[in-house]
Amino acid sequence: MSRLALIALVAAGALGLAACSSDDQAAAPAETSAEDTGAEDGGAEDSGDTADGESAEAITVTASEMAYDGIPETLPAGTVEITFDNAGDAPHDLVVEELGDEQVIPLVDGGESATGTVTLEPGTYTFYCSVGSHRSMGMEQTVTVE
Ligand SMILES: [Cu+2]
Repeated sequence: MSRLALIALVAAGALGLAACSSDDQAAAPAETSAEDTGAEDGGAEDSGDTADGESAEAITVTASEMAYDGIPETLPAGTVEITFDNAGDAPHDLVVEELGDEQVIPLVDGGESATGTVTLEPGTYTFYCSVGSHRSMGMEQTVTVE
């Protein structure tokens, strides 16, 4: 929407320079929409909000003994908001090996929940639980970020 408005604004400017008063019918509607955009003065802000909204991905991960549920095999590049529910009895966490073993979700006791965010560039990542030997017991998943 705002990109369209920006194009209209540029087009109106070009028409104004090129055609001046000779093309009133074409210029009039373009000027109207350009003025509307200018009055709000929020074209750039709208673009920013839209970009943030599109890049934010939200997932809910459920942990139990000894598995994760809800970690997608593929994720879009960008920031991922993670809601982590520990449905098990033991404490679990969520660590991303390729980010220097970053603990995206800190230790969460059984029955508790936590939230965290992680920003991922395209690549292949291993999500795992760093508690005891949980990883080798099944709390590990490969995620492809595109
Ligand atoms: Cu665990």
